[in-house]
Amino acid sequence: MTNLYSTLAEHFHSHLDATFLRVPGGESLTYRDVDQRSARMATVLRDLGVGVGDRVVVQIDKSTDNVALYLACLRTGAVFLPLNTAYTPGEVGYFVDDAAPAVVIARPGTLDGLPTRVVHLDTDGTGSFAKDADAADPFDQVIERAPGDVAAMLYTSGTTGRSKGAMLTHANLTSNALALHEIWGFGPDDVLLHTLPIFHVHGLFVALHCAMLSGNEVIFLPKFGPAEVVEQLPNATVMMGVPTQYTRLIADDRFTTDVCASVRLFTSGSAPMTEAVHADFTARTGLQILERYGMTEAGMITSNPYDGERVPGTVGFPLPGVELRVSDDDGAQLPTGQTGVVEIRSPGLFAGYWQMPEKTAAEHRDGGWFITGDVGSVDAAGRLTLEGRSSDMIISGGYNVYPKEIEMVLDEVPGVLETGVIGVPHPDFGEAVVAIVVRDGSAEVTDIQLAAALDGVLARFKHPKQYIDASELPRNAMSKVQKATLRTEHAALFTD
Ligand code: MCA
Repeated sequence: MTNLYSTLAEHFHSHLDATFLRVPGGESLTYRDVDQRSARMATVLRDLGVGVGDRVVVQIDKSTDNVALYLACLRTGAVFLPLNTAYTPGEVGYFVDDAAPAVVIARPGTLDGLPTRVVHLDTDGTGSFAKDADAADPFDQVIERAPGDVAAMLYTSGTTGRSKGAMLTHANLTSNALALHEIWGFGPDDVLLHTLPIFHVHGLFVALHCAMLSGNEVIFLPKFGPAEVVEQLPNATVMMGVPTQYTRLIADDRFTTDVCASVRLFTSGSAPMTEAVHADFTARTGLQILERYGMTEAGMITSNPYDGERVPGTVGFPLPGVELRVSDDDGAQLPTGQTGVVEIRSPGLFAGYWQMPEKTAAEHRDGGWFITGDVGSVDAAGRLTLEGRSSDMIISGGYNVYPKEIEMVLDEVPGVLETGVIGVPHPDFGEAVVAIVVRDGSAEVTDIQLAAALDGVLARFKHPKQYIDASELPRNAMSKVQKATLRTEHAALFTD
């Protein structure tokens, strides 16, 4: 039973008539409904020629069909490759070129210019893929997969700005799902309030797998909004979110202790939560958020305890099966309490970057240790505290943003000599993208023109929230731009 679908189905099959996905004010589907929809979609995928191991690129809005499509890919042994709906056609073009998918499934009218086969699926059940699924016979098998076979591929970027496809296997996803389900105490009576996008690890794997493993109802919000969350929380027992969502909830007067009365667990991840937000949340609700830590390449890595002390500012203990150490830049393990790079070995650790063996090797040390790029320390009890990142990556509202990608576009604007893109503290997004711009005087260039250069090229969440003029960028003796200096200089931009 190594296909992840089989593990999920083994658990939810005793709840087939229970509600699975309930969209407030919209459809309500049982596990049987979604399972059957996925079986019909599996037939359509096979009719389209999608074979075992083929990539299926998916850029569609959050919907019940999106979940069914994910399960359909698992059933057929295809590799599910979801993309952020904010990505521009140009960004999607890169992924399609790199991943060479058998098919791209997109919202009608969005990606038709791509030089590949694009079929349509919309949230309201329209589009050729949806129609074909309506008419298809169910595919009644589950393709056997080996533990190391790839189930999903998720792109992450890096310092060079070139995105890499992280290959996640059936065993990776299964082990992570079972571990989280266990340590967070999921049971048959749980109801999950689902507020996250489902093109990333957090909303797709962490949230949905936990719920599916005990046949739970999922209140499936198409989009996060404080009003919708406040309205639905009294029906929920668990909510998973990113810090920005909790900050926005705290800012809403309707978010009270009473609203949270039925909730046994709030988790937070994808970005660090400040101790101030932890404290504000507790002051408002009397409850404590459980903060955990993960990354695309490894799924969840550590978690504060469900039972036991949750310490704000720390991300807790390694998950069952995860080994974690802190090393210096050469990979030598550091003593307890010292700060260094976090390295892990884990059953959740990916099978490598798609067609990039040298990049995969560069991020591992002997013995299979993966270099996370996060900097932190472990205390005597084994708790991990994260203190930063060894790369200049920005985490804005739970989305990773890579400065290089933005700099490459801005540097091409006539009148720009060079730019340095950094993340600075932001009360809503945790970190906000800011561009420091050095002009060369050859042409007049306004902030509006800079923003226009990014329009339609990069997803809007990557666009700088502010442009700042500078006469030069600080450099070290090796001529490398000192991003840390820029971050310090502009640290109070949004928080003063
Ligand atoms: C939206 N905008 C943003 C962001 N999100 N700007 C910066 N950072 C963001 N994260 C901008 C849009 O471009 C738009 O700008 C404006 O805000 C409104 O867009 P809208 O879609 O309405 O945004 P929103 O609903 O306010 O979204 C905020 C959000 C969202 C709910 C916090 O960003 C979100 O869902 N974040 C969660 C991401 C997530 O699930 N990450 C998990 C990664 P304009 O008006 O200029 O067009 S998985 C992971 O990290 C690991 C493995 C882990 O451990 O979980």
